[in-house]
Amino acid sequence: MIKKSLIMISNAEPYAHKYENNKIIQEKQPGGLTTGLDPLMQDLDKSIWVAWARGEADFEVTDNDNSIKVPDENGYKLKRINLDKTEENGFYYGFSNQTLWPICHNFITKANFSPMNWKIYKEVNKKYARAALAEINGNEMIWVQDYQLSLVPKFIRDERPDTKIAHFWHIPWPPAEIFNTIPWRREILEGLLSNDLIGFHTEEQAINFMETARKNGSEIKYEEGSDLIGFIKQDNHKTRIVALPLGIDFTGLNKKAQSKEIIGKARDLKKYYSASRLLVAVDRLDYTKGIIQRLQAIDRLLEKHPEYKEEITLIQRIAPSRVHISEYEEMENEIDRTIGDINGRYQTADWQPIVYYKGAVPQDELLPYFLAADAALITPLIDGLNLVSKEYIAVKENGQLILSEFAGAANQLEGAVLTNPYDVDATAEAIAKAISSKEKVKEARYQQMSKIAKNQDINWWRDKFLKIWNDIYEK
Ligand code: GDG
Repeated sequence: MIKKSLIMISNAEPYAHKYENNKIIQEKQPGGLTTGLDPLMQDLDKSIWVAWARGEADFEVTDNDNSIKVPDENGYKLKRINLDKTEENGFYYGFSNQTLWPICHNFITKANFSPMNWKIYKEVNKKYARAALAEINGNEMIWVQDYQLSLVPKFIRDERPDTKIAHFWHIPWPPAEIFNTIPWRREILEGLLSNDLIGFHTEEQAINFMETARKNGSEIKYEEGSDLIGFIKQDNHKTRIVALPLGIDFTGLNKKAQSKEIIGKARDLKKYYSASRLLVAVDRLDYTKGIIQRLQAIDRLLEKHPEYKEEITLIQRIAPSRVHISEYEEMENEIDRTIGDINGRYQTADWQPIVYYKGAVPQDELLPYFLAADAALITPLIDGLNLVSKEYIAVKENGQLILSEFAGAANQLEGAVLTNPYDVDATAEAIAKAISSKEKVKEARYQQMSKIAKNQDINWWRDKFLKIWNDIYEK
C-alpha cells in the first residue's frame, strides 16, 4: 500500500446521513466504487473525499467547511458538495445522464445536446474543483472518478499546474465518430487530457479513447510490453492510458456468503419458489442492461425447451435509477408489461417463470439471491465492466454465468457462457447450455472465473493503479 495524501473526487458519496425514528443515522452507500475505495481512504494517513451530498440529513452533521469524519472520528474527511435543483437537473440528470451516458454507451439517438445542461455541467465541475483546490497544500494526489467529472482535472490543473492528477472512467468509451457528435467534445477532451493517468476497464475502451484524442488533433503513441496502453500528448503534457478492470472484495463476499444467516435466507428462497432451478438477474434500471431482451430469452427458452416449464424460475431484481428521466420511467412500464405477458402465458397454480422485485437494497441483501441461484443471467447490451457478474461468482460456488459478450467483464470471465444479448435465440440456448452441462464442465468453468475474480480483486486493482500512477513521477 502506498502511503500518500490523497484527495478523492466522485459524484457519489461513500456515506450518507438520514433520519430514522427522529435520530440521524449514517449509512454506507451501495455501489462498487465507493465500497472498493473506502478501505483505501481509511488506510491513508491524511485523505479527503469530495462528493455530492444526497442524504437528507447530510448537512445536519457537517462542520462549517461542509465536512465530516467518516466512518467515525478516526476516519477520513468527507467534504460534501451541495447542489440545488437546477444544478441537479442540468448536471446530473441532464448532461451526465442524458448526454455523456448515452453517447458513451453508443446510443446516439437517446442523447440530448442541450447547451443549458452543458453550461450547468461546466459550472458544477468547477464547484467540485474549487472544493478540492481548497484542500491542496502541497504534494497531494488527486484521484477523480467517472464521467460526471470530466472537466475537473483541467480546472484543477489551471490553478495548480504541478498537481498529480489521475482519473478512472467507469463506463465505456465509444468509437471516435460517436463521441465526436458532442458539440463540446474538444472541451471534454481537454478536461480529461489534463490528467497524468486515465484508467479504463478494457483495452478496447482505452484504444477508443486514444483514437478519439488522435482524431481531435493530439499526438498518440501505443506502448507494447508495458502496463500502459500508451500515452497521449497535448500541449506538451503527457497523459498515460491504462486498461485495468475494477475488482471486487472477493474474499469478504465469499466469507459473508458462508454465514448461517445468508445460507438460511437462500434456503428459504429456494423453498418458496418451487422451481428446481433458480436463475438470478440484478440490474439498475437502465436501457443499457438488456432487461427486455433477457425476458424475451426466457420466453423463447420455454417455447423451444418445454421441459423447463415448472423447472426454472428467473428472479429479476431491479434497482430504479434516474427516475426523473422519462425514458427510464417508460422502461419500467415496458418491463411490467413483458413480465405480465410471459407469466400470463406460462404460469401454473404454483409456479411462475419470472419473479420480479423492484427496489434497491444494500449489497448484503443481494447475497441470498446469489447463493440460491444455479446461474446468473447478466446480459447488458453494453457495460463498462459489470460488478454483479463477479459478485455472483464470489458468492455461489460452482455458479454458472450467462454473460453478454459486450460487458467489459467478459474479457476476464472466460468461463462464462457468452451470448450476444441482441440475439434472443442465442441467449435462450446459452441458458440451456449453462444449466444442462455436466458437473465437471460446470466446475471447470467456475474455476476459471473464480480464480480471476479472486486474484484480480479490489486490492489488486487499487494497488496496481496507484503503483502505475506513482511510477510516472519516479521516472
Ligand atoms: C457502473 C458501470 C461498472 C447494491 N445494491 C444493489 C446493487 N448494489 C451494488 C452491486 C454492485 C453495484 O451496486 C452495481 O454495479 P454494476 O457494475 O453492476 O453497474 P453500474 O451501477 O451500472 O456501474 C459498470 C461500474 O460502474 C463500476 O466501475 O462495472 O459497467 O455502468 O456492486 O452489488 N445493484 C443493484 N441493485 C441493488 O439493489 N442493481
